[in-house]
Amino acid sequence: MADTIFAKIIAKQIPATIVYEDEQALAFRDIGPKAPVHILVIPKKEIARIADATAADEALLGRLLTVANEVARNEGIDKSGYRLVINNGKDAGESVPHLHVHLLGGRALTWPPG
Ligand code: DGP
Repeated sequence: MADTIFAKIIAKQIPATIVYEDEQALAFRDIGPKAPVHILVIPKKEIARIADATAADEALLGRLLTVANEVARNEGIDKSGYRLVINNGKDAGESVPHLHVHLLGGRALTWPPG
């Protein structure tokens, strides 16, 4: 079992503000929010980053996106708009080696990101 902070959140060994959970996915509030709504949607399966996903993960990857949509609706930002981001590797600023989709919204977001 990988020893990431997100594996510990999945195992409920450390606390997080969980907003969605099913057999495959978990969504919880980011500890350092960059927008009024900043939630991380993660697979329970240990995939370090999107580059490590395989064809066998395609359904799971799709599930993460539909979970993100559902959470966005629950957060009331589906009409105002939101952004989904996956940081892969050093240059993208990936800091936790467990795949996570950032859901950001609740304010106008600038583009492109820095
Ligand atoms: P990234 O830079 O894409 O790897 O994003 C990792 C995010 O994880 C970052 O926005 C902060 C968040 N994060 C790191 N540690 C914790 C934690 O212990 N709890 C929660 N809720 N979020 C965390």
